[in-house]
Amino acid sequence: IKERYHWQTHNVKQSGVDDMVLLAKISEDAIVENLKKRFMDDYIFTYIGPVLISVNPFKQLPYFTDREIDLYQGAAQYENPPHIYALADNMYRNMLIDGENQCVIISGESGAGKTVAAKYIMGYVSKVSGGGPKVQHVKDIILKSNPLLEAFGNAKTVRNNNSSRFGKYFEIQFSRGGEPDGGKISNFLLEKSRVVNQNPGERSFHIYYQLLEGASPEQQENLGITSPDYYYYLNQSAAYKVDDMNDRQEFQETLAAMDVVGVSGEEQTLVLQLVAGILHLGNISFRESGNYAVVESEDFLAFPAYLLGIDQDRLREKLTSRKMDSKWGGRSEVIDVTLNVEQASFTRDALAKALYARLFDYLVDAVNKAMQKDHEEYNIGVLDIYGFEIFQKNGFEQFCINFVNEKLQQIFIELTLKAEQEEYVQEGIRWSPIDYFNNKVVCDLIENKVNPPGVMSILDDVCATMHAKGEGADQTLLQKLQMVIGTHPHFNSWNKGFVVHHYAGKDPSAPRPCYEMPALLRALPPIQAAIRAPRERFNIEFCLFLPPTPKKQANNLVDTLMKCTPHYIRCIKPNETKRPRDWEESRVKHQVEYLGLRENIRVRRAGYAYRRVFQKFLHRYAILTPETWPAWRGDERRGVVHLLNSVNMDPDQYQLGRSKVFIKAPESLFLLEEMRERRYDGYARVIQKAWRKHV
Ligand code: AOV
Ligand code: MG
Repeated sequence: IKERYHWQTHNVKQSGVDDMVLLAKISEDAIVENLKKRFMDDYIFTYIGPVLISVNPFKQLPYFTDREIDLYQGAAQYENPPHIYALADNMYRNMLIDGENQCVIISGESGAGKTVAAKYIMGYVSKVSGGGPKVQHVKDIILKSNPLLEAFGNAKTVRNNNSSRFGKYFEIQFSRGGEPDGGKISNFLLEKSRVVNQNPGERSFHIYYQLLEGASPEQQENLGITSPDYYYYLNQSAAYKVDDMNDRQEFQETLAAMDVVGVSGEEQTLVLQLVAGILHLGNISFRESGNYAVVESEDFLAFPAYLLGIDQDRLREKLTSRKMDSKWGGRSEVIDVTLNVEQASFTRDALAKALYARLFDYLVDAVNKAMQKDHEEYNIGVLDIYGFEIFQKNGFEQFCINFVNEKLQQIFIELTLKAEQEEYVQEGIRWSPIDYFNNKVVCDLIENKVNPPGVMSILDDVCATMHAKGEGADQTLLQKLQMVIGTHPHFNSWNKGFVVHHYAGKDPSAPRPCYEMPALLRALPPIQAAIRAPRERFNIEFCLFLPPTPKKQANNLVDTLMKCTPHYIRCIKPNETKRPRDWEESRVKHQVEYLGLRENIRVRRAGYAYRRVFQKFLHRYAILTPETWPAWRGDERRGVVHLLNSVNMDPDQYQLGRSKVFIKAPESLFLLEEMRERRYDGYARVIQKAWRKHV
């Protein structure tokens, strides 16, 4: 028997409303006010129906212990205050009871708490599920994959000291009995540019500083480790230390995590060699000789070549020249073209980025291999990508990130606001429609193939001809954008770049990302040169070939998510100072607005809190009447009517659609749940009594 949760235990007052569907007045101010009250009382979770809102407290709160895990396990949503464990438990139960895959989409801006939320969910699922030694091993891998991938994929940014610079969809796979016995990670959009360059006050990926701080004397010697300011790839931003982060200690954790996921000692040495090799690659510089680039100092060439296992002459040649297709007199041949200093530096950086991205993929693969199982049964997917971002200068990477966020908002709209209303229509439920901003128009602006083609298509087009045309690609691109979508209401351009009015910037006062042309184009790999390259091992050009496939990735992701029962966590960042108890009203209000929380509440409130197809409803509450137990024979709709009549449900409280029953207030459902539980308890007692007699 579960005890009810006593807030007094933690000196937490209960303030505001738990579920904002119950707000007296639905306005953005009222929502902000409610969240603030709770935040100031150290309560960070609030519901809008099944959607969980989470406000980053920037401090450790006491309600994430085993005690809470125990409390939320198997409990109905209304029994305890809102909590991420309730959502996690709900996913887990749904999966087992309904036999459906579940996913949770965690959204919010940089530093809002998405990654922390994802970890709480993984932690919860791993705690409440059983399993023998093999399952225990899989659980270890699931939990240890976090520090490993964070070492290589997270970095300090101005907005978040531990910012995820890649997107991750983590599927925890379960046996029919609910034991996590496998898993799969899909990663996307690693911010490769960070390897070679960071904005002021930001760092490269954590692993670099971990290695520099934590390397043993022997490793220092072998890998040429010295202080971080020595390396061009680290000293441009001049940020080396992060408050409250112990790089030396985390290095040991990273190594331990590699052990757990089965990366052998030998492989670990190679991984670190590659990490160091990339650092030393960055210190190769070029000078102009005649009209082309030569390596400034051969000494700086030898060491990275050695670490990366590339022949020194070959590395020199690859950095200072490139293969080009030449058509002459009707014949086509491949010739070597020498590069100027700028192009050579670009090639060096492209190589560094590609090597790092490969290394990251290798680690993800290693984790995946360690958790692989041969057949899929059930799974729970956790989506944690990096949030919407706007910098002073925004390049291709920001464009992709913001596009994926745009798509996620679109799913949210599709599945909550739009689907909810469409379902009422489809089921023939009486209902008055509610207005909301549908960001499909922004998604189309970016990804449309034709009529008119979107930014991505235009980019693809211009890139395909970029090398033939050489310089001036940015102006070509701008002109084409201007010509094709110049009049689109969510698009503006000026002589150096363009602006997309993303959903998160719907408010006229909100900042909008300006994408700058050179930054945008520089991020794209030299596509043609790479495709021709022969695919021999250790081929540098092949490494360079990492085509921009964000559109495809985003759409695959959407397809995967659409096949699951979705759950949502909307994270809110209360301030920019990263300090506890600091509440910046206008920032919160802005997020409340663009996350569409007000529309969310209105749709939820005007509608029905609960819906189930007749058959599933009958199945769940069968125990409430003798006629439905153990199974109702006959027309399912009549069965539902019979059941609801027998428990005296107020007819105002529900409607029957064509295939589903809709119940208005959560309270009515709670009542059904309670009756159901009492019946089961009653049965359990009878059986126990009989059993005791028998013994
Ligand atoms: P993000 O994932 O949403 O940003 P994080 O989950 O990394 O943000 O959270 C940022 C920081 O806020 C964490 O490192 C913690 O210090 C703190 N924090 C977040 N949630 C909690 C919580 N529930 N309790 C205590 N502290 C918390 V980004 O990955 O930047 O988009 O790219
Ligand atoms: Mg994150």
